[in-house]
Amino acid sequence: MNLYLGIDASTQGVKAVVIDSADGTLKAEAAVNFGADLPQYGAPSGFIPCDDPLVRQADPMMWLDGLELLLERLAATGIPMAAIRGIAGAAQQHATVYLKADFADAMRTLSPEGSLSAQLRPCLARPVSPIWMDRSTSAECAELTARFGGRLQQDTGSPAIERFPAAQIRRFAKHEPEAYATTAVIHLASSFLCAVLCGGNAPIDYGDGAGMNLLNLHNMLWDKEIAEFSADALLKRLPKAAPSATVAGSLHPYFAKFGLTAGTPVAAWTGDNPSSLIGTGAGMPGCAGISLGTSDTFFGRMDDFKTDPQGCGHVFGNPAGGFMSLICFSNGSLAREHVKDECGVSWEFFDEEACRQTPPGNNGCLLLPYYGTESTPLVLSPKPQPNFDWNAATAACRIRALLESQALSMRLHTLWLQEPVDCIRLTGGASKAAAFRQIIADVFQARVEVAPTTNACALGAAMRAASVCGAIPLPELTAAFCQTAVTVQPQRDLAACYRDALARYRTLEEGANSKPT
Ligand code: XUL
Repeated sequence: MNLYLGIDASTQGVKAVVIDSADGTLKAEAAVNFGADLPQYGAPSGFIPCDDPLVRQADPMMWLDGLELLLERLAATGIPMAAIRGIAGAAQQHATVYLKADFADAMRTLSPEGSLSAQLRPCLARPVSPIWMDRSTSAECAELTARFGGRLQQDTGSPAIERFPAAQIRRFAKHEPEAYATTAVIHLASSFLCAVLCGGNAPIDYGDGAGMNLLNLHNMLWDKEIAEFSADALLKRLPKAAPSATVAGSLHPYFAKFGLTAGTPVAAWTGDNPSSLIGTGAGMPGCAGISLGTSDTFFGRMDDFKTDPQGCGHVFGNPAGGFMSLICFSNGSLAREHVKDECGVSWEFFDEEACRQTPPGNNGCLLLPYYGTESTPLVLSPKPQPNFDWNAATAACRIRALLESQALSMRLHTLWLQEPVDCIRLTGGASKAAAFRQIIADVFQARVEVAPTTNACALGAAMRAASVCGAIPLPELTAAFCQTAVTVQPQRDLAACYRDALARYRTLEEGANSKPT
């Protein structure tokens, strides 16, 4: 047995996958949902409810309690935890954690008698972490743009983006200068969790680090000028930037209480999207990946560095080397849950029946699905906008309008990539939905392949653990673990129908965004 553990710390919960690289099997899985399992944090969807839709923050101690419960549940599956030979992880991107200088000491003196959260909470210089859904930094984005203009996108892969740490840290330093002054280290969620596992220190990997507006993608170093403009002495507060294929350290003895072996190598953590690129096997030429989670994301390998002229898409580091594209559609699962609840139907109806009762193209009925703020395109005053009489429409028509519109928006905002895609690897909870899979295949006119596990992010982390800590080549792991369970062929006779729908969707979106909201 050659066991490797992968952890996915996402917005709404944490998940784990253990793989055996010796026989190419998935040995165990476990999951924790913040809303259901840690209700004491009052964050049913993974963030602290706030009336201001622009503010989205989470308690990083909830992530630590989630991690502990996850390891407890994993041990309870009976898997030989002590035999795990390497650990890697991935976390929701862009969330920042602000630590005081005593974090290093607290890690050194950590006692297995207490919990991580109880012992590490006093080390927080900021009690909350702004997460990727936060859009409260338009003023700071405008300042970064005024100072750096197009260089920001040319050098960091993205223009100034509200959820990215450069603007988030700038806002914090401006509004809470005393708390900023007590901050010794600023981690991403990914590097923070990695640092906790390996005793206090961990780098930020290129995959997640590229989503900060701070990493210069031409030399893979923190951009001194941008960092220093973002906040005073920021450079000295950032952990080192390192390739994803770095052993960050070895497992802290604290984790022996879950049966793990102290000293087990821990690979640098990355972002959930870079990890899903690995776990779906979508990094092959001609292939792209779509993760249907809290946010829907489209990603693929990027052979030539190019940037999105509209500024919504990003260039991140590909954990396998080189770059990847990433386009994030914030209104993913939460929009689907909203429409399902509003229609008062079951998931069976939503996922299968609604699309049997309605024709492809939905008689022209579309919906701009902005139930919350949106990143692609940027929408700060969210309001769902159907192009038909929503209240008079059937539940089936509303559901098809949402699903087709979500797929059309992904198609529209990935045209700039100009990469011919004949295969899309799907992952995430909603990849189980047969109707949505067919819609995606038809809208993109590409074959859709779905893996046996919906959790490609944790699988990608486990594969990275095997590759970084166990020196097993990634292509070998991809061949063993990224098999396809379901293949959906595009219906070629619907190409024209969805070409027309794409033009209609573009007009609807342009019309809405040119109107003041
Ligand atoms: C990507 C993004 C989201 C989060 C969700 O830019 O903001 O996909 O990573 O976890």
